[in-house]
Amino acid sequence: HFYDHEPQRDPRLLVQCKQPFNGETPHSILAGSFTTPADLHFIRNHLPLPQGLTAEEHSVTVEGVGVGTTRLSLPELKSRFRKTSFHSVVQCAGNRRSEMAAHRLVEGRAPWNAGAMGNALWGGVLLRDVLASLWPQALDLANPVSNRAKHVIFIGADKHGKTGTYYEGSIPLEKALDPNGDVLLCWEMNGAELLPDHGYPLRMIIPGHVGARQVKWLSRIILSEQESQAPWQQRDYRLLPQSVVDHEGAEGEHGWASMPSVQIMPVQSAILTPEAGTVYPAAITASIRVRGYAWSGGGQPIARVDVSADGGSTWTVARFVQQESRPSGRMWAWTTWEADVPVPEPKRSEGGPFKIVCKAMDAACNTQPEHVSAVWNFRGLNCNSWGTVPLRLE
Ligand code: MTE
Ligand code: MO
Repeated sequence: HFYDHEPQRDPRLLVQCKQPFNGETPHSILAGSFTTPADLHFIRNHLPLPQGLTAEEHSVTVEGVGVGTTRLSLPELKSRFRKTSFHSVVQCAGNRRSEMAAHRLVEGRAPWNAGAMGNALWGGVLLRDVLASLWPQALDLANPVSNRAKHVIFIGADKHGKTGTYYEGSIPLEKALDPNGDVLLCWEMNGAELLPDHGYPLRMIIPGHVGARQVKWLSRIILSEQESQAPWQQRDYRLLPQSVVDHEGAEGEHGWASMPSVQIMPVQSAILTPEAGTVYPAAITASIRVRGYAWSGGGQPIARVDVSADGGSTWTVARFVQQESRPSGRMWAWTTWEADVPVPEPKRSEGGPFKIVCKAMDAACNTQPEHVSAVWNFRGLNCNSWGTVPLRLE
């Protein structure tokens, strides 16, 4: 009965889990536009959708060391602070987990393909502006009062039916206070009010960081000496080393407790079209048109995307379909790209299965590892090996 009040969802979303709802955007839809439509953006809920929240009545408390507790209503946030909007990617750490799971057993349940990622236009006010108005000395990280707080914890209004625990996550205070951090208290998606599944009436957007910290249905902000103690911060969204292959290992010396929580995401790219399993005539001489996305965490722009139809012996440089012109370090949107890739002669005569692969490089020259084995981890997080689509010649 905790799930009696879930909203209608677009039937095109590929359902990974019904309760809580997890739905993925089909690759072909992601390939169609730079801005992911709100009703088709992937949804990742951990708990039942909270009930009875409205934009008129909603408020959020800001509390913690050195600031006491202040309640700000959403109408106040809208009227007192300067509104800003920008495109930013939300990517679940489980994006492309299916490829990790195919390599070796992982614990994360949802076998996402590359559609647990979207690029939307988010509107709201900067957390930095709100903190500065409540707490001017907060902007000075060397200040003895403000430097006690090291993290900002965000708590949602969605709670576990049985235990009553609310969803939460935290980020380092430096990110929240960084003038180039663009951490947003957000009420608008693609120019319209947020949809219930994406956090109506208010959510966090933490550009360049993992989806898990971008708390939806935001109700509390806590400045804290410690990061969030919730399981989503202490266990689920941490990168385990490759030596950990089971639950026992996850509890051991090099398990959850000793590993950092995921924040800034690595460089990523994936192929969206053609679809997996597409069959081409063996005599094909025309190039294959390939489309995909590329993105990197921490605001790094994408510098290049390379595509290969022969496992990486020969490469074609992709053209960017759309890339925003933004300063380095603040490139929060993805870059969409396409390439016309020839199928090399030896491959054509062989026939049968073949793959097209892609890899992106960001402005800091970070690039993606070839094999998923290089990044496999027991929770199945941050899969960013070469994007791959299996195809056939017949
Ligand atoms: N916020 C709350 N309150 N509850 C949640 O379950 N899931 C997080 C994050 N914020 C979650 C949340 C995770 S893991 C992801 S990937 C993103 O929301 C997904 O945002 P979206 O559903 O708008 O795509
Ligand atoms: Mo996620």
